[in-house]
Amino acid sequence: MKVVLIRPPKIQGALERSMVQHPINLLYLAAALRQYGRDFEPEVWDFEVEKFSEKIAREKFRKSRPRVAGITSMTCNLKISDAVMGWLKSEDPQLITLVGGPHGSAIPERTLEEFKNFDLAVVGEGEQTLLEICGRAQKGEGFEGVAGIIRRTADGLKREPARPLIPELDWLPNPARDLMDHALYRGASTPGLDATLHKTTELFTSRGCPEQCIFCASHLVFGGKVRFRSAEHILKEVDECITRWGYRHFTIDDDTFTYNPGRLEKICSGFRGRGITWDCDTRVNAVNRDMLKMMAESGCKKVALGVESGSQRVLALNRKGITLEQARNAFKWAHEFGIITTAFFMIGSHPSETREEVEMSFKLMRELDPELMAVSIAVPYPGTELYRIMKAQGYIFEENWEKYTHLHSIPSWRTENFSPRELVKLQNRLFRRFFLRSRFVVKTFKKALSWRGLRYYSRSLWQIIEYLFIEGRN
Ligand code: B12
Repeated sequence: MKVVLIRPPKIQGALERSMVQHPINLLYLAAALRQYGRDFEPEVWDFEVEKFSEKIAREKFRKSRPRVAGITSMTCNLKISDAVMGWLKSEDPQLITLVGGPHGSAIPERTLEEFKNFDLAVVGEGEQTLLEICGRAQKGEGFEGVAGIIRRTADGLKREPARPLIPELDWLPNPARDLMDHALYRGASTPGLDATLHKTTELFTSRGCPEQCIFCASHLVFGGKVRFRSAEHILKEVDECITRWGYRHFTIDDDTFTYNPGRLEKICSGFRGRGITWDCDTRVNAVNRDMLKMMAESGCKKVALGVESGSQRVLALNRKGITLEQARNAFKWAHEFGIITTAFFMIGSHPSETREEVEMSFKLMRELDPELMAVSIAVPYPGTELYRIMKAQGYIFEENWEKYTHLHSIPSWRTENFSPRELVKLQNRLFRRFFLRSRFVVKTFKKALSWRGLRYYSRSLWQIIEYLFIEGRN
């Protein structure tokens, strides 16, 4: 039985155009269908990299004639995801259509009410639920009692019981990377590392995050507890990536990669033995000097760290769970061992943030002196505490999901002290003040060292200029 798994097109601003990651979530789902299902033939359509139009989607459908089509969607691309499912359903009204991902997991009933082309919303972790849905579809049965879904019935929407999380993540097969056309992924996996120098894929070595940041939507899928894959299981995947496709750099996209020092040590030792390079996201309170040293020695080229604010008051209110001291130390140590750093900052991570506190963020940015920095306008994603606070205070004017991105739109919300336009102005100002400093430009170009490097950094600088001065917001 054919099952199609789709990633919708991405919102592509200047800052993201050169960046693309493999659709690992869909490749996990496909791998589970192959390993644990009977006669399921999954296909992955990735409209982030494939040509995309209604005509193309319809043609692809006619060619493969799936019984089930599932799409992964964040808040900002729900509308286009619904449109895609509408086109496919009009080709075959019997097609079973599913939506999964953080938005559908947060507010599944509302998602099915607003978007009529999804038959089912899958809440949370998807592998086991998809297996059961496909098993039922294969036998021509309905979906009553399938844990982890919301479905349509003659009497309205029905929420089935929650599905327990997979107890042991080593149960997961390697993502089915053989289902993607590797040649289409030409961008960088992460900003700051030249894609042409690093043949890269992404790894997820754990799921879930125990932290309570009020703006984060990650707990909606995997909950507030972290589950780890074993080092052996991860290294088996790394070996497959090296031997089958020649990947030599790995971007680790976990929320909590460095949480378990014992496991980290084993993974680093495995990476060192293979002579590969890697980068990761982590938290300033989850690293120490020894860990960063070990990471650097095992090929870690870059760490991205969420700082969010230069005000300890805001950090307490947004429940980031870090101190400014921890931030200072983490950046100092990373630089000591030659690791490139990205610092993530936010404006409005708590709606009471003041102009003085935004200025404190800028001062901290300069002090931390990361190679890269991103300032986001905090977005009140459904299911987050920030959403609840802002909704209760009447700050959200309109829930136009397409505007729910950190970088591209004029927000359809305000904070206590800033209007939507002021939020954008502040964001642009911080970007400009950070990236267009002569010290930063000189430091970055000194690092370029080669023509290739120079080309890469010049292009990156141009993208920032394009984002700030040319692109515009809607
Ligand atoms: C890697 C990542 C990215 C990658 C792209 C990943 C991708 N899938 O395409 C990059 C870096 C490009 C990216 C970009 C953005 N991201 Co992002 N990203 C993540 C991150 C760190 C991990 C996602 C992931 O792959 N997890 C691992 C896989 C296995 O989990 P999963 O995707 O949730 O999939 C599982 C289930 O959700 C479910 N499932 C998902 N889809 C489907 C489909 C079907 C049919 C079924 C059955 C099941 C199912 O089953 C899967 C396996 O169990 C998450 C944070 C997090 N911890 O989740 C943020 C996160 C998903 N991103 C987020 C956001 C906001 C963005 C941006 C909008 C930021 C921006 N620029 O403004 C952009 C949007 C890009 C776009 N599409 O236009 C938010 C989403 C919130 C929301 N409600 O929309 C998250 C949750 C972080 C946060 N702020 O809280 N992101």
